[in-house]
Amino acid sequence: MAGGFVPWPGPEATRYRSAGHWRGAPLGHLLREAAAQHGERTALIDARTRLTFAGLDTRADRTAAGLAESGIRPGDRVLVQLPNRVEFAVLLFALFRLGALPVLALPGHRESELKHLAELSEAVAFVTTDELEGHDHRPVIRALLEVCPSLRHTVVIGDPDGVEEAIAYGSLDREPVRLPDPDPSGPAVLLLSGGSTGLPKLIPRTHDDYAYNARRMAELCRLGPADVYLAVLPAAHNLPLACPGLLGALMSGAATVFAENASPPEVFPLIERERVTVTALVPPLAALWSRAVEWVGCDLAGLRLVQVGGARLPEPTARILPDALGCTLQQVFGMAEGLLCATRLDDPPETVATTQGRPVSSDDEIRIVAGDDTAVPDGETGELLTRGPYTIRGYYRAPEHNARAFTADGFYRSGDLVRRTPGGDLVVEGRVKEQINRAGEKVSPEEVEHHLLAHPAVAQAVVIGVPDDVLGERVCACLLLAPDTTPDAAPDAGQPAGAPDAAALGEFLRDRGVAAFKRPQQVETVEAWPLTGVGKIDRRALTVIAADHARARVPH
Ligand code: OOB
Repeated sequence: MAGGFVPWPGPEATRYRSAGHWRGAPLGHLLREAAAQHGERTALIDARTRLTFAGLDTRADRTAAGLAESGIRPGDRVLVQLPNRVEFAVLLFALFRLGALPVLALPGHRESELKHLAELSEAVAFVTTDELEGHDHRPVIRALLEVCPSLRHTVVIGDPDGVEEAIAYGSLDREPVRLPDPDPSGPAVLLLSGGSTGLPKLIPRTHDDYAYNARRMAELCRLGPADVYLAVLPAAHNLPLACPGLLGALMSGAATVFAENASPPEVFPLIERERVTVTALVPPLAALWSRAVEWVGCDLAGLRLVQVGGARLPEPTARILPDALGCTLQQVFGMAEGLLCATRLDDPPETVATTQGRPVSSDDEIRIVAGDDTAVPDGETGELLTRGPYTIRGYYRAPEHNARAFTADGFYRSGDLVRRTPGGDLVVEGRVKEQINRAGEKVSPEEVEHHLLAHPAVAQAVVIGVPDDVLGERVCACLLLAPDTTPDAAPDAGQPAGAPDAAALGEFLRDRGVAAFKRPQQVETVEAWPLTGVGKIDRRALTVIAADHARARVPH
């Protein structure tokens, strides 16, 4: 790990400690304390299992012992790709206690992303399930192991059939052993960045900073032992993991219910049965749930707080949600790199409907700047720069990128365009980074373009985000076809001369092991690129053209 992690400078670290933000306890201790206080209360619930705090504590110790016995050492990186299940929490705390670093892949990732993450982190192990998102995952595991020989261990939850030398999850269950505590000021977990310039970067979050992140959000959400938190977004994502999410719930003595499916007919009965009080959604789900209460007859009266974040929440949804779901809405504007802004539970409804709230820590520092890094006049829109007690000072093993992504004095360049209201709340107005935000899932245009260029019919590719009523934005591929390709030829897999449509490109990307959420839903072919004044491809003009075309295609 040495060299990969950029620590906070000494004076800041001292300040964050003396303010009580950093408490010098590894994340594994949080569970120890919760087990001591809430032992026999329910901590985790999924479709198959219920575990008490004491049960989770023991399982984490036993699994840590099993991982240690199979040769995983403190400081090792372990690629984890698990659905929302109790095992996710067990493995996470086992790795925290061992001092090994989970690299948290999303369930949607496939060989291409997993290979990148394994190589970048030099992961020694891969922990996953036999089945993921309704598909047999073992072909993906086998393909990954073939291209990543550094993965010495593979743990498969379920049936590892055909995965060579896989360790069965059950065999990790060993007598607990004494393990030295990891350094609380060092990295505990590697989260993924959304990625704008190519492939995702790794975000090292320390025990100290991540515990503060979860604790502060738990305070703001007034989480307590009477609460039941529903993790319905992928638990590997910062919002359901630690804002306050699973970690905040555990430290507050609240139970966490894991759901693998977010569709109202599946999840509403679960909310009713388990008396869920708090959950976190992305905007499209917030809109869907608000409408679905009318046709899914379930009692959601227990729900007191719904957080919505990950992408801009359209104001109409923000206005109807509290009444529709009978709860308080909290807008959360955050990033895996750190900074969290949130509306407060007692904010006026107007603030909650129209802003993304304000920083959650008194030590969060914010600058809103123009292109030359000078502050914009108050109330005007500029790029948000930030530093603070839980915002990283650098990506893992990325010195060149860090030089661009952080200012010389350690502010993270978020790439988001924001303005501050007279009340002090932030409104997200857009972004300067080249990233597509598809329903809260971040897509790097450059990464998708790179894959599309491998298609025989594609000479040049530009990938853009086009406004979409449901998703916020959809992925659109703009293609300049190879000379012998006819744009109007009927798409046919066996006919490289035909222009590929969205379905054909989707299959092509699937075969290259790319996550489904990155596949273009719209394809436009161009004969020449629109250019900006300085001769660069004009992405904004392409977005306008693509949006017009999509509208023209919709039957009136
Ligand atoms: C969250 O984290 P990431 O790392 O997946 O994505 C961060 C980016 C932000 O830089 C911003 O561009 C966008 O997602 N974003 C929002 C937003 N919340 C995130 N844009 C507009 N309005 C919002 N409310 O997405 C994340 C992490 C922790 C808490 C909440 C969200």
